[in-house]
Amino acid sequence: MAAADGVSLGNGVARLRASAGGWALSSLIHHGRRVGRGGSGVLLSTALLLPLLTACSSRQDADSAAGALPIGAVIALTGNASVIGQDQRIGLELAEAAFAAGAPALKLRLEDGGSDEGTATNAFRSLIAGEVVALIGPSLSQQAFAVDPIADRAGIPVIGPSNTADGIPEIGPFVARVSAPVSQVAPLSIAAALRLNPKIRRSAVFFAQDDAYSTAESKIFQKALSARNLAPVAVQKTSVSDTDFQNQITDTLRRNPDLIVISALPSDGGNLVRQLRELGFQGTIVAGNGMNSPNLYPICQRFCDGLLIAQAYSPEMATPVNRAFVAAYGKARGGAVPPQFSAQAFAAYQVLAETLRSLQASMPKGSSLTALPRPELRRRLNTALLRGRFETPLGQIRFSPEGEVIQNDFHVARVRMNPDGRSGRFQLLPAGPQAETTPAP
Ligand code: 1QQ
Repeated sequence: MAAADGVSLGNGVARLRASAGGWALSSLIHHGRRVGRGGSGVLLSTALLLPLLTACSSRQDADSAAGALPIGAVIALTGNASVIGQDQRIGLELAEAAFAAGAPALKLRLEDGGSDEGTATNAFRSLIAGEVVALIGPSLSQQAFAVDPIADRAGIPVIGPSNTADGIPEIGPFVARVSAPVSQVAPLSIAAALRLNPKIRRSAVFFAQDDAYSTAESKIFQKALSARNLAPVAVQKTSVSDTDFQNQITDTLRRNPDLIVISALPSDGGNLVRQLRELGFQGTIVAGNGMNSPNLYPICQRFCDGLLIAQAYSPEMATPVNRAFVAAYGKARGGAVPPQFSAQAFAAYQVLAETLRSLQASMPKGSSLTALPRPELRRRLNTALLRGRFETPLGQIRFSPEGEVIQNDFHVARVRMNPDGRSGRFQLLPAGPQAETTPAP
């Protein structure tokens, strides 16, 4: 149910109004249902305030002083995945603002996880020492395989906002993700490439061999290509720290591919695209999830044009929650359209915030969730979130018992660069036949 302006809602959902504290005009969407099995249901509510553009008001500071529950987030603000981390930071800050009202009060604690395992480990350890109730992060699967076991052993729920390699939810019972796996998303871009150009006959593949996501995604790409009688004529292994791909490109172009499929992170991948075009490749380029950010545009510039890329988010989804998110993002970013990593980061915070709100609402009158011992609170949070259903900007999501995201809607975009060669957009392609979508488990 959507609440009309000025209607007050029950279930602990307070209404925020524009105030001198810096809140902009807000509207509220409320949604409630009881889910769960055998009477152990959880009342979920969605309260999305928008656009709340001042991430940290003095009122929030007062909340945190009064014992707000800390939610830790570890994202790549430095290193070769930092362009992704920038998208994630905006999503998290918008989510913190959107869920600032209500009980329990929440506080985002953001730490730079870098783009390597060591920095992410330090960030996880420091937030765990700071008694966070849950963790969002890290940005890369490569890091998640190193740090998620630390949180899992400590009994702290971890939500992966962008970890797409196979095997992430299986790390342990406290690990879940809102980022759909490469096995579900990547094949869609191959199908789209062939729809756009049915004459493609020869493929080649590049992947960053020192990155877990890139390696996992390339396996999926290669399988999808072979299934369509397009087994790669070249498979090139690169590194996320490479900047010069001349040798591999020359070797590949000698074999005359008409489709090149790349699994890499933004800076190596962006440079690779640029060099492929500079060295004369005119065929189709499919890029994987690592290049799913508009921050890629300044790297490959006009050469990004035409890149095909599958996405787990559509800014065009006409749900109230997504409209609200798009409006909040646009207001914060000069009218820009939110990219996938911002939407996923928002959803990661949202599932935690809504589950905590629901748990608070189910507490006996007069008692507070925050009074529970932290290990008990984390255990309850983990159990409840795995049973929840959430109306997020990604569409409705829920989790398998292992913590794998169950999501229905995926998309393929084509990059359209503007004449300035530095800005552009992801233009969504019309949806393909249903048979090309792997059904959710
Ligand atoms: C992963 C990814 C990255 C490209 C996202 C930042 O999908 O590491 O799993």
